[in-house]
Amino acid sequence: MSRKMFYNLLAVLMLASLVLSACGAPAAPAATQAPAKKTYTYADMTLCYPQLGAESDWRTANTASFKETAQKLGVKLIFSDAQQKQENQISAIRSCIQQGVNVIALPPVVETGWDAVLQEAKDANIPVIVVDRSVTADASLYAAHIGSDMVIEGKRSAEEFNKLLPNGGNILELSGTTGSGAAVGRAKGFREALNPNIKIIDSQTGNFTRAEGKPVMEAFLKKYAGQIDGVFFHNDDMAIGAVEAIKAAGLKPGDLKMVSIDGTRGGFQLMIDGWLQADVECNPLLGPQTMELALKLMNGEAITKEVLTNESVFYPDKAAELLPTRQY
Ligand code: GYE
Repeated sequence: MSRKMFYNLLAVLMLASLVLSACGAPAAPAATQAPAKKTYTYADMTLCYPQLGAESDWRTANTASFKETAQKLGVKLIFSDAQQKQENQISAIRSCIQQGVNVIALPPVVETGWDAVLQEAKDANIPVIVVDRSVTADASLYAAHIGSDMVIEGKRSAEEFNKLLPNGGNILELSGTTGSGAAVGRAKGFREALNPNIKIIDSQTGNFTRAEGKPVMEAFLKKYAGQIDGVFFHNDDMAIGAVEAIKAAGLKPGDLKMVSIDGTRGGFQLMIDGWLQADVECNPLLGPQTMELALKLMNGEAITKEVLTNESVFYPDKAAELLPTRQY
Protein backbone atom coordinates (compact mmCIF):
# COMPACT_ATOMS: atom_id res chain seq x y z
CA MET A 1 0.00 0.00 0.00
CA SER A 2 1.42 3.33 -1.00
CA ARG A 3 1.67 6.07 1.58
CA LYS A 4 -1.03 8.01 -0.30
CA MET A 5 -3.43 5.03 -0.28
CA PHE A 6 -2.77 4.53 3.42
CA TYR A 7 -3.74 8.09 4.23
CA ASN A 8 -6.86 7.91 2.04
CA LEU A 9 -7.95 4.74 3.82
CA LEU A 10 -7.30 6.32 7.18
CA ALA A 11 -9.40 9.34 6.25
CA VAL A 12 -12.30 7.11 5.09
CA LEU A 13 -12.15 5.07 8.30
CA MET A 14 -12.15 8.18 10.48
CA LEU A 15 -15.12 9.62 8.63
CA ALA A 16 -17.03 6.34 8.90
CA SER A 17 -16.40 6.10 12.63
CA LEU A 18 -17.60 9.68 13.06
CA VAL A 19 -20.80 8.99 11.13
CA LEU A 20 -21.38 5.74 13.04
CA SER A 21 -20.85 7.28 16.44
CA ALA A 22 -23.20 10.14 15.58
CA CYS A 23 -25.97 7.78 14.43
CA GLY A 24 -25.48 4.98 16.86
CA ALA A 25 -24.85 6.86 20.07
CA PRO A 26 -27.77 6.75 22.49
CA ALA A 27 -29.57 10.10 22.64
CA ALA A 28 -28.15 12.20 25.44
CA PRO A 29 -30.71 13.25 28.07
CA ALA A 30 -32.25 16.62 27.23
CA ALA A 31 -30.74 18.33 30.26
CA THR A 32 -27.17 17.78 29.14
CA GLN A 33 -27.93 18.69 25.54
CA ALA A 34 -29.20 22.22 26.32
CA PRO A 35 -26.38 24.78 26.54
CA ALA A 36 -25.38 25.16 30.20
CA LYS A 37 -27.12 28.22 31.72
CA LYS A 38 -24.57 30.74 32.96
CA THR A 39 -24.80 31.75 36.58
CA TYR A 40 -23.87 35.41 36.75
CA THR A 41 -21.68 36.80 39.49
CA TYR A 42 -21.16 40.38 40.66
CA ALA A 43 -18.19 40.65 38.30
CA ASP A 44 -20.61 40.29 35.36
CA MET A 45 -22.86 43.13 36.54
CA THR A 46 -23.08 46.66 35.20
CA LEU A 47 -25.47 48.58 37.45
CA CYS A 48 -26.83 52.01 36.61
CA TYR A 49 -27.51 54.35 39.54
CA PRO A 50 -28.88 57.72 38.40
CA GLN A 51 -28.70 59.33 41.85
CA LEU A 52 -31.23 62.13 42.36
CA GLY A 53 -28.89 64.64 43.96
CA ALA A 54 -26.63 65.51 46.88
CA GLU A 55 -29.15 67.48 48.91
CA SER A 56 -28.59 65.96 52.36
CA ASP A 57 -26.32 63.90 54.60
CA TRP A 58 -28.74 61.02 54.05
CA ARG A 59 -28.12 61.26 50.30
CA THR A 60 -24.34 61.46 50.75
CA ALA A 61 -24.46 58.26 52.81
CA ASN A 62 -26.69 56.60 50.21
CA THR A 63 -24.26 57.47 47.40
CA ALA A 64 -21.32 56.20 49.47
CA SER A 65 -23.16 52.96 50.18
CA PHE A 66 -23.63 52.29 46.44
CA LYS A 67 -20.07 53.26 45.51
CA GLU A 68 -18.43 51.29 48.34
CA THR A 69 -20.58 48.19 47.83
CA ALA A 70 -19.93 48.18 44.08
CA GLN A 71 -16.21 48.43 44.65
CA LYS A 72 -16.21 45.69 47.25
CA LEU A 73 -18.25 43.28 45.11
CA GLY A 74 -16.60 44.11 41.78
CA VAL A 75 -19.82 45.51 40.28
CA LYS A 76 -19.36 48.09 37.53
CA LEU A 77 -21.38 51.11 38.66
CA ILE A 78 -22.57 53.80 36.28
CA PHE A 79 -23.26 56.68 38.65
CA SER A 80 -24.64 60.13 37.92
CA ASP A 81 -26.03 63.04 39.99
CA ALA A 82 -29.26 64.61 38.70
CA GLN A 83 -29.11 67.64 41.02
CA GLN A 84 -32.71 67.11 42.13
CA LYS A 85 -34.02 67.38 38.54
CA GLN A 86 -36.23 64.64 37.14
CA GLU A 87 -35.29 65.43 33.53
CA ASN A 88 -31.62 64.78 34.39
CA GLN A 89 -32.54 61.42 35.91
CA ILE A 90 -34.55 60.51 32.81
CA SER A 91 -31.67 61.31 30.45
CA ALA A 92 -29.26 59.35 32.66
CA ILE A 93 -31.60 56.34 32.47
CA ARG A 94 -31.82 56.65 28.68
CA SER A 95 -28.06 56.74 28.41
CA CYS A 96 -27.82 53.61 30.59
CA ILE A 97 -30.35 51.83 28.36
CA GLN A 98 -28.23 52.73 25.33
CA GLN A 99 -25.12 51.37 27.03
CA GLY A 100 -26.95 48.09 27.65
CA VAL A 101 -26.50 47.91 31.43
CA ASN A 102 -27.76 44.79 33.22
CA VAL A 103 -29.91 46.49 35.85
CA ILE A 104 -31.03 50.04 36.66
CA ALA A 105 -31.55 51.09 40.30
CA LEU A 106 -33.59 54.31 40.40
CA PRO A 107 -34.03 56.61 43.40
CA PRO A 108 -36.83 58.77 41.96
CA VAL A 109 -36.75 62.46 42.93
CA VAL A 110 -40.55 62.70 42.57
CA GLU A 111 -43.29 60.07 42.40
CA THR A 112 -44.95 60.78 39.06
CA GLY A 113 -43.80 61.03 35.44
CA TRP A 114 -41.78 57.80 35.13
CA ASP A 115 -44.08 55.67 32.94
CA ALA A 116 -42.48 56.40 29.56
CA VAL A 117 -38.87 55.82 30.60
CA LEU A 118 -39.76 52.73 32.66
CA GLN A 119 -41.49 51.33 29.59
CA GLU A 120 -38.35 52.03 27.52
CA ALA A 121 -36.24 50.06 30.01
CA LYS A 122 -38.76 47.24 29.98
CA ASP A 123 -38.73 47.15 26.16
CA ALA A 124 -34.94 46.88 26.32
CA ASN A 125 -35.27 43.98 28.82
CA ILE A 126 -33.43 45.91 31.52
CA PRO A 127 -35.03 45.42 34.95
CA VAL A 128 -35.47 48.51 37.13
CA ILE A 129 -35.26 48.41 40.93
CA VAL A 130 -36.90 51.50 42.44
CA VAL A 131 -34.72 52.50 45.41
CA ASP A 132 -35.55 54.72 48.40
CA ARG A 133 -38.56 56.87 47.35
CA SER A 134 -41.55 55.34 45.57
CA VAL A 135 -43.12 55.90 42.14
CA THR A 136 -46.81 56.00 41.21
CA ALA A 137 -46.18 54.06 37.96
CA ASP A 138 -47.87 50.69 37.52
CA ALA A 139 -45.98 47.94 39.37
CA SER A 140 -45.62 45.97 36.12
CA LEU A 141 -43.18 48.64 34.90
CA TYR A 142 -40.49 47.87 37.49
CA ALA A 143 -39.04 44.75 39.06
CA ALA A 144 -39.02 45.72 42.74
CA HIS A 145 -38.88 48.55 45.29
CA ILE A 146 -36.36 48.70 48.15
CA GLY A 147 -36.65 51.46 50.73
CA SER A 148 -38.31 52.86 53.81
CA ASP A 149 -42.00 53.03 54.55
CA MET A 150 -42.38 56.80 54.50
CA VAL A 151 -45.96 56.68 55.81
CA ILE A 152 -44.80 54.79 58.89
CA GLU A 153 -42.01 57.34 59.43
CA GLY A 154 -44.64 60.09 59.36
CA LYS A 155 -46.80 58.18 61.83
CA ARG A 156 -43.87 57.61 64.17
CA SER A 157 -43.13 61.35 64.09
CA ALA A 158 -46.75 62.17 64.96
CA GLU A 159 -46.69 59.72 67.88
CA GLU A 160 -43.72 61.65 69.29
CA PHE A 161 -45.68 64.92 69.12
CA ASN A 162 -48.64 63.22 70.78
CA LYS A 163 -46.33 62.43 73.71
CA LEU A 164 -44.53 65.80 73.67
CA LEU A 165 -47.72 67.89 73.50
CA PRO A 166 -50.29 65.89 75.50
CA ASN A 167 -52.47 68.98 75.90
CA GLY A 168 -52.28 69.86 72.21
CA GLY A 169 -50.74 72.90 70.54
CA ASN A 170 -49.73 74.56 67.29
CA ILE A 171 -47.02 73.07 65.16
CA LEU A 172 -45.31 73.83 61.86
CA GLU A 173 -44.11 71.43 59.20
CA LEU A 174 -40.94 71.80 57.14
CA SER A 175 -41.66 69.40 54.35
CA GLY A 176 -39.31 67.66 51.91
CA THR A 177 -39.18 68.07 48.13
CA THR A 178 -42.70 68.68 46.79
CA GLY A 179 -44.06 65.61 45.02
CA SER A 180 -41.34 63.28 46.35
CA GLY A 181 -42.44 59.92 47.72
CA ALA A 182 -40.64 60.78 50.96
CA ALA A 183 -42.52 64.07 51.49
CA VAL A 184 -45.89 62.74 50.34
CA GLY A 185 -45.69 59.60 52.52
CA ARG A 186 -44.39 61.39 55.62
CA ALA A 187 -47.04 64.14 55.40
CA LYS A 188 -49.76 61.52 54.99
CA GLY A 189 -48.68 59.28 57.87
CA PHE A 190 -48.13 62.31 60.11
CA ARG A 191 -51.66 63.61 59.59
CA GLU A 192 -53.15 60.16 60.07
CA ALA A 193 -51.57 59.65 63.49
CA LEU A 194 -51.51 63.18 64.94
CA ASN A 195 -53.87 63.83 67.87
CA PRO A 196 -56.73 66.15 66.90
CA ASN A 197 -55.73 68.67 69.57
CA ILE A 198 -52.43 69.32 67.76
CA LYS A 199 -52.86 71.73 64.84
CA ILE A 200 -50.52 72.02 61.86
CA ILE A 201 -50.79 75.78 61.38
CA ASP A 202 -48.49 75.93 58.33
CA SER A 203 -46.46 73.65 56.06
CA GLN A 204 -43.75 74.77 53.63
CA THR A 205 -41.08 72.90 51.70
CA GLY A 206 -37.40 73.27 52.51
CA ASN A 207 -36.50 70.85 49.70
CA PHE A 208 -34.61 68.56 52.13
CA THR A 209 -31.67 71.01 52.33
CA ARG A 210 -30.06 73.08 55.09
CA ALA A 211 -29.82 76.07 52.77
CA GLU A 212 -33.58 76.14 52.17
CA GLY A 213 -34.61 75.04 55.65
CA LYS A 214 -33.17 78.13 57.29
CA PRO A 215 -35.09 80.86 55.39
CA VAL A 216 -38.34 78.90 55.65
CA MET A 217 -37.89 78.77 59.44
CA GLU A 218 -37.01 82.49 59.54
CA ALA A 219 -40.24 83.31 57.73
CA PHE A 220 -42.23 80.99 60.03
CA LEU A 221 -40.75 82.65 63.14
CA LYS A 222 -41.67 86.10 61.89
CA LYS A 223 -45.17 85.15 60.87
CA TYR A 224 -46.11 83.00 63.87
CA ALA A 225 -44.05 84.59 66.67
CA GLY A 226 -45.37 83.49 70.05
CA GLN A 227 -47.85 80.98 68.57
CA ILE A 228 -45.59 77.99 67.91
CA ASP A 229 -45.28 74.97 70.20
CA GLY A 230 -43.39 72.64 67.90
CA VAL A 231 -41.87 71.95 64.49
CA PHE A 232 -41.88 68.76 62.45
CA PHE A 233 -38.98 68.40 60.00
CA HIS A 234 -39.06 65.89 57.13
CA ASN A 235 -35.28 65.53 57.47
CA ASP A 236 -32.32 66.38 59.69
CA ASP A 237 -30.65 68.75 57.23
CA MET A 238 -33.65 71.09 57.25
CA ALA A 239 -33.70 70.86 61.06
CA ILE A 240 -30.03 71.86 61.18
CA GLY A 241 -30.69 74.86 58.90
CA ALA A 242 -33.79 75.82 60.90
CA VAL A 243 -31.99 75.65 64.24
CA GLU A 244 -29.67 78.43 63.02
CA ALA A 245 -32.75 80.61 62.47
CA ILE A 246 -34.26 79.54 65.81
CA LYS A 247 -31.05 80.41 67.68
CA ALA A 248 -30.81 83.75 65.88
CA ALA A 249 -34.37 84.52 67.03
CA GLY A 250 -33.19 84.09 70.64
CA LEU A 251 -35.05 80.88 71.39
CA LYS A 252 -33.46 78.24 73.62
CA PRO A 253 -33.35 74.42 73.30
CA GLY A 254 -36.67 73.03 74.48
CA ASP A 255 -38.68 76.23 73.83
CA LEU A 256 -40.11 74.47 70.77
CA LYS A 257 -40.73 70.72 70.63
CA MET A 258 -38.97 69.36 67.58
CA VAL A 259 -39.03 66.00 65.81
CA SER A 260 -37.10 65.14 62.68
CA ILE A 261 -36.46 62.18 60.38
CA ASP A 262 -33.26 60.40 59.19
CA GLY A 263 -31.09 59.80 62.25
CA THR A 264 -27.92 61.25 60.75
CA ARG A 265 -24.96 62.30 62.89
CA GLY A 266 -26.15 65.89 62.51
CA GLY A 267 -29.54 64.89 63.90
CA PHE A 268 -27.87 63.12 66.81
CA GLN A 269 -25.87 66.27 67.57
CA LEU A 270 -29.12 68.29 67.63
CA MET A 271 -30.49 65.81 70.19
CA ILE A 272 -27.32 66.07 72.31
CA ASP A 273 -27.59 69.89 72.19
CA GLY A 274 -31.22 69.70 73.31
CA TRP A 275 -32.93 70.97 70.15
CA LEU A 276 -34.51 67.74 68.91
CA GLN A 277 -36.66 65.55 71.16
CA ALA A 278 -36.76 62.59 68.79
CA ASP A 279 -35.20 61.52 65.48
CA VAL A 280 -37.08 58.93 63.42
CA GLU A 281 -34.68 56.56 61.66
CA CYS A 282 -34.46 56.36 57.87
CA ASN A 283 -31.66 54.10 56.69
CA PRO A 284 -29.75 55.18 53.54
CA LEU A 285 -27.37 52.20 53.40
CA LEU A 286 -29.22 50.44 50.60
CA GLY A 287 -26.29 49.43 48.36
CA PRO A 288 -25.78 45.82 49.55
CA GLN A 289 -29.47 44.83 49.40
CA THR A 290 -29.97 46.46 46.01
CA MET A 291 -26.99 44.70 44.44
CA GLU A 292 -28.02 41.36 45.90
CA LEU A 293 -31.46 41.78 44.38
CA ALA A 294 -29.98 42.94 41.05
CA LEU A 295 -27.90 39.75 40.86
CA LYS A 296 -30.99 37.64 41.53
CA LEU A 297 -32.75 39.40 38.68
CA MET A 298 -29.83 38.70 36.34
CA ASN A 299 -30.00 35.03 37.28
CA GLY A 300 -33.77 34.84 36.90
CA GLU A 301 -34.22 33.94 40.58
CA ALA A 302 -37.38 34.65 42.56
CA ILE A 303 -37.34 38.03 44.31
CA THR A 304 -39.48 39.98 46.78
CA LYS A 305 -41.25 42.84 45.04
CA GLU A 306 -41.43 45.22 48.01
CA VAL A 307 -38.46 45.23 50.41
CA LEU A 308 -38.96 47.52 53.39
CA THR A 309 -36.13 48.67 55.64
CA ASN A 310 -36.37 47.91 59.39
CA GLU A 311 -36.25 51.16 61.33
CA SER A 312 -36.79 52.64 64.80
CA VAL A 313 -36.79 55.99 66.65
CA PHE A 314 -33.80 57.57 68.43
CA TYR A 315 -34.04 59.73 71.57
CA PRO A 316 -31.74 62.25 73.30
CA ASP A 317 -31.02 59.97 76.30
CA LYS A 318 -28.95 57.57 74.16
CA ALA A 319 -27.72 60.10 71.59
CA ALA A 320 -24.25 60.74 73.03
CA GLU A 321 -23.61 57.05 73.53
CA LEU A 322 -24.77 56.11 70.00
CA LEU A 323 -23.25 59.00 68.03
CA PRO A 324 -19.78 57.40 67.66
CA THR A 325 -21.38 54.22 66.29
CA ARG A 326 -23.44 56.00 63.62
CA GLN A 327 -22.34 55.26 60.05
CA TYR A 328 -23.91 58.36 58.52
O1 GYE B 1 -34.99 61.53 54.30
C1 GYE B 1 -33.71 63.03 52.99
C2 GYE B 1 -33.20 62.92 51.62
O2 GYE B 1 -35.64 60.01 50.17
C3 GYE B 1 -35.55 59.04 52.28
O3 GYE B 1 -34.20 62.20 50.94
C4 GYE B 1 -34.97 60.02 51.35
C5 GYE B 1 -34.91 61.43 51.87
C6 GYE B 1 -34.20 61.64 53.18
O4 GYE B 1 -32.83 64.07 51.06
O5 GYE B 1 -32.72 63.43 53.89
